[in-house]
Amino acid sequence: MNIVIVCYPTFGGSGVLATELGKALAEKNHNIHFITYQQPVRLSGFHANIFYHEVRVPTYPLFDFPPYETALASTMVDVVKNNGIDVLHVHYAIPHAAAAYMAKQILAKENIKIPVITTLHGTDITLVGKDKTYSPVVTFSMEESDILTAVSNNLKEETYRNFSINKPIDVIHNFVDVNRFHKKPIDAFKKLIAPNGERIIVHASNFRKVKRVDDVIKVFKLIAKEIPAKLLLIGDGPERPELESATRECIFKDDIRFLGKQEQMEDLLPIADLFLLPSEYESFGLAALEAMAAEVPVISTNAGGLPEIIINGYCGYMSNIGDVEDMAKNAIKILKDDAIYAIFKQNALAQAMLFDIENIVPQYEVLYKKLL
Ligand code: GMT
Repeated sequence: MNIVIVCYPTFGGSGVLATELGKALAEKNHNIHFITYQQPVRLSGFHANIFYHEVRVPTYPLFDFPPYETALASTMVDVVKNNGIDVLHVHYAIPHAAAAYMAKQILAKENIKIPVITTLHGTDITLVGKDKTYSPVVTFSMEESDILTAVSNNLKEETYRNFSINKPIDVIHNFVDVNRFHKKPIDAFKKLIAPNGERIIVHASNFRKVKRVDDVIKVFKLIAKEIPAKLLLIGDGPERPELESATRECIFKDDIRFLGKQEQMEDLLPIADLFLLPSEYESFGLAALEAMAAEVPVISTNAGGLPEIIINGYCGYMSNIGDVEDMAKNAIKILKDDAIYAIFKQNALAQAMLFDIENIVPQYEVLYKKLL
């Protein structure tokens, strides 16, 4: 099939998932046309079946806000018309679903029928989309999509709770390529971070308020009082500058490193001993799943869709939002006992395998076929 995938090209989970989906489909001989405003972070190297179309937004002195959505819809029309596209799959409702609706109408005038699938990822519903500035357009474009999917049951419920739509929502959980993340840790790298065999704790996110990165640091401090440990903070975002300067004053300052945005998560995660994700909300928590695929147990909150991927007391622990003492207590429980730790590691991998790329990608293919 010839499939268009529209996504954000950045480090966010929706862009990562959309790019990995496109790559996996290309491996299965589909032709994939990515439409974004920048080369997606996880899209590197050459693949004969992958095409990348950049949305160009010409500026004009009149525009305080260049009309991205118009440029995007026009690019969709062009790509669909010139590449015999069968399906238009947009990831993240805003503004992709609305632009897809516009493209579909334009193409219909030329007797080209193009089905649209919209995949909801989380903040497009729970944070941004429900704001009344956007909600009428988001509601309409969800209704007008031929198929609507959500990355967790929780997100499906949140969508029905926040929007009055009647459309069925198919839940297709996010996935991970376990083979790519399940790697032997690079010892030299591990030694560099933890020269005395300290435990390596990792957090990765876009450093937005919803991630509660301040709780990551609080949990780490409680752990480090009991067990020699190092904290790696991966990613970047609005909360980072303040957290970084606060950390410079703290007694654990030499044990906490801000690594910024990193592309090679498959090299970083295997050196971790524990992954922390104390978010206020996660529709799914793709970062936690990638950690588990690298055999890393997860300490998280029980918010949103996290209980759909983490089993409490099996591959990690979940606590109430903000309960840093409980998170630290659970982390110490796992890290202190080598026998328990080994079991959690194995379980993390087993749990990640349930969400392996091989099991999930066919579910999208079934939907594409249904549309044809
Ligand atoms: O976590 C973010 O803020 C980024 C956001 C995105 O849209 O890229 O992530 C959302 O989508 C991911 C992929 O489906 C999910 O794994 C994340 O849980 C979800 N984030 C939130 O719901 C806050």
